[in-house]
Amino acid sequence: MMSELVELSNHDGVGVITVENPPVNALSSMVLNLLERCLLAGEKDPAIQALVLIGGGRTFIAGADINEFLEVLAGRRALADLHPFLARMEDCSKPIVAAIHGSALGGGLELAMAAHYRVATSDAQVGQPETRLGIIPGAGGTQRLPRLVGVVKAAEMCALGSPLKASAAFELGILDEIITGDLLAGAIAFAKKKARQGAQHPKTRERNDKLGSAESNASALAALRGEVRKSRKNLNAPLAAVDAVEAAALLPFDEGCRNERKIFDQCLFSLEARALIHAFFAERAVTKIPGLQKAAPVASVQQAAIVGAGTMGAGIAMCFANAGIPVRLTDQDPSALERGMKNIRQNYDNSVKRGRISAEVSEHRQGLIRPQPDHDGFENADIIVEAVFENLALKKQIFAAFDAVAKAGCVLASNTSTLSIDEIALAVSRPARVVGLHFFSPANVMRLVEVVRGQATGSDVIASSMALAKRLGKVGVLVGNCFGFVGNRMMFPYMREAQFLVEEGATPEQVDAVLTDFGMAMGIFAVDDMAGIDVAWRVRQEFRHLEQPGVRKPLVADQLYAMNRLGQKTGKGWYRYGEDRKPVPDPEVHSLIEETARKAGIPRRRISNEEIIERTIFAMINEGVRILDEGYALRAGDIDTIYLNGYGFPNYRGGPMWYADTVGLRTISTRIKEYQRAHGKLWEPAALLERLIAEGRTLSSWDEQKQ
Ligand code: 3H9
Repeated sequence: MMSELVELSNHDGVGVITVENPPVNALSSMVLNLLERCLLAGEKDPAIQALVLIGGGRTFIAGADINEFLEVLAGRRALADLHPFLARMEDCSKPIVAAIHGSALGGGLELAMAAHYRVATSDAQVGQPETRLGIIPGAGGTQRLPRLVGVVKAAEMCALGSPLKASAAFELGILDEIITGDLLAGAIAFAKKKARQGAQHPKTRERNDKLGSAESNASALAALRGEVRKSRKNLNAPLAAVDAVEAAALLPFDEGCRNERKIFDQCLFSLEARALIHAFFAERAVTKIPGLQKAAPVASVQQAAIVGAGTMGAGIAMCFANAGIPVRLTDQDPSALERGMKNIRQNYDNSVKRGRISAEVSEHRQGLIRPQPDHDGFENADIIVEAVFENLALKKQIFAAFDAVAKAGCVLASNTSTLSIDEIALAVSRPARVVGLHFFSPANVMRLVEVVRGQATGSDVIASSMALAKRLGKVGVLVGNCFGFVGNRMMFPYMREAQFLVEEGATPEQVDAVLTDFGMAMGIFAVDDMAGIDVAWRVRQEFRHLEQPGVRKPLVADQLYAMNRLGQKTGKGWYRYGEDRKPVPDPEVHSLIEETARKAGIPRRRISNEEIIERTIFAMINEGVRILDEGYALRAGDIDTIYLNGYGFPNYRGGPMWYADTVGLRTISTRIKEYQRAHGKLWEPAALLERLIAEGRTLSSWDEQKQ
């Protein structure tokens, strides 16, 4: 039986059902219909004794088709109910074997759990990642998984969403066999064996032996809820998933499924799910760059080199090594190089201690990083990254040196966070090879890389940089070459307003607490202390010439710098720090702020939490909209991806642009205009904001128009 998406074929008495819905075999309604038809046909066919369900292409089934959720949310379709189909599968008189390679995620795993048996390749992964989309498993996952692995483990898997490797899934009883060699052949042999054995084939829904009781699960579930509240702060779906799984031990299977469906529906229609689904697609859309052909061949990086062994350079070196790319690391200061290598060693040692990697892997990766005093071997590098501190003259000097040594096809990248790529490119004879690769600290951890396109940057260099970001396990987002690029440019007004607020009467700890309650990973003053007050000071020195007379500027940070309160590194900044590096409010800073405000004639008043959010987040949004209008970001979703992956913006708010749409552009504009009346020029509303409001549109619709 043939169709484009699902095919049933007879392999020596075993009916093989292949799902072929690229790229990830998502379970669309169409796929489900066809699957059902193939199953019925296979069950009826006397020439077939058993069935194997397998994915074509690179994976098994990565879940329900998330696009269809968007249609459900838009009211264009009803949500499919998979339960009857999955129950029919379980009731099939012939054994069904799910043969898994790549990923069996979400609905993919739920489908596999309704098969009688599951086999997989050793590199496959399985999981219920739905909470990452703000929903819970909706096709029996919260009821079948606990029947295979127990309530507590299932609750953990459904709440946290992390996939399991095949070996762990086998240990836990999700998989019945790991197939070495050809998966299909192994699965067919397995299916034949089961058909020969006859007897009853196990129905997951009828297995109750691992469920335990409400009492036996209670304390572990309470601990899990505690962990979830901390690690998934302000999120609803992970806790809802625990509730749904817990019910498996309390309710009969069908009732548990009805309960699951009720919770699923509540989650799907939440702001959280809409924001997280937006974030999912926005992250994937960043790779779609007009003018860059997807199929254009991109030379793969075999060797890399880095200049500058400070925190950034050392972190970037680790990124290359973690991806298996040999990297040379140099620094003009031998002691800096030594410190950089020590940091790298410590980082890897910590990873081994925490059990993240084995000692062998750590050794291997460290072996890929070669410290050296000079540019020896740089002529073989496919990419050279400059990662010295923010000083234009120094960077130009380094690029001139790259120009002399690099081979023709080499990408010349700067890790600058604020300086002009065009200016830097003036230092070389081949500006088309120059690009910005703005990593975020700590570079080996943070997922974001802003790929900065200069005026002369070649399309192939952009394509290579985007491909490299992916290979390093990062999210590369293309941005234009403006001051601060996208992320930092939006940080400036955010930081500026935070400082104004303390001058006007708030405290750093009040501002930070309001921002973390809003969901930011860290408060802005704690971030400044972590990054270093001197780092921001240095950037200000580079751009003093841009300051406009008569325009208000923050007054305290420069004084902290002068007092050598450089943040965490000196134990004092906006806060004081003890051994544990936790920020402690400092009366000395309060006095400094009050004294500064007094001298500048800034009246102090009680600042409301609401004002803190509006002044900081709305200022950031206003700048983001301006960036969009000026074309320095391709889409509002790109800005969101930057903020979710590099700036600790809460994912359940979808990013600053998505959040702006949920607040309402008109509301934001009204408040911005009020602040403009109170604070002047710095609060001019972005022109695009006003245009969108006039046209009754949103920032999302701005993106849709560009698709
Ligand atoms: C669910 O199952 C609910 C159930 O409980 C049932 C309820 C009733 N749908 O990530 P990539 C697209 S919820 C639609 O770059 P990778 C993606 O947009 C679902 N599209 O590949 C992209 O498209 P494009 C639970 C999907 O190799 C392309 O595939 N499952 C889906 O780096 C490639 O994606 C999940 O949450 C989908 N489900 O990683 C798993 N998945 O090329 C979500 C992917 O046009 N997916 N696409 O930009 C993933 O985690 C990764 O895609 C995966 C592959 C690990 C599978």
